[in-house]
Amino acid sequence: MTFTRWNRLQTLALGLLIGCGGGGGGAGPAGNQCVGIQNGTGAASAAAVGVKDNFFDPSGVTVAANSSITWTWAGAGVEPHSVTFPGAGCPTSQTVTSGTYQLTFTTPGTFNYFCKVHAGMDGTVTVVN
Ligand SMILES: [Cu+2]
Repeated sequence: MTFTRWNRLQTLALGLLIGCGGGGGGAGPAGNQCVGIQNGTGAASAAAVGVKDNFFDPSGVTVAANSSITWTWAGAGVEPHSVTFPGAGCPTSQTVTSGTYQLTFTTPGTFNYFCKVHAGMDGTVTVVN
């Protein structure tokens, strides 16, 4: 049962990816700001972003489509931060003080993210072909 349900979820996710692909270079359609963002655990990273008190370093990164980005928390003594993409079902890290978080971006566009703890702690990922 569990296997069948998971298979259906995967099929649904694939269908969504195909259905929303080729959207034309801009940001995703309203309400789907995170189309094309997938968990990237274990992938080689094209860009690295530091998660610090209280900013992302750098706040903007540009990568080619199908690249991964790794966020690395500054570590001991820092406040808790998250890497959160807005919208229902969009990826978010845990709110933590250390560790890493990795995502893969498959779709060109501009993707804004923020920290759930600190207003104004914002970042942007630009994905190009
Ligand atoms: Cu923060």
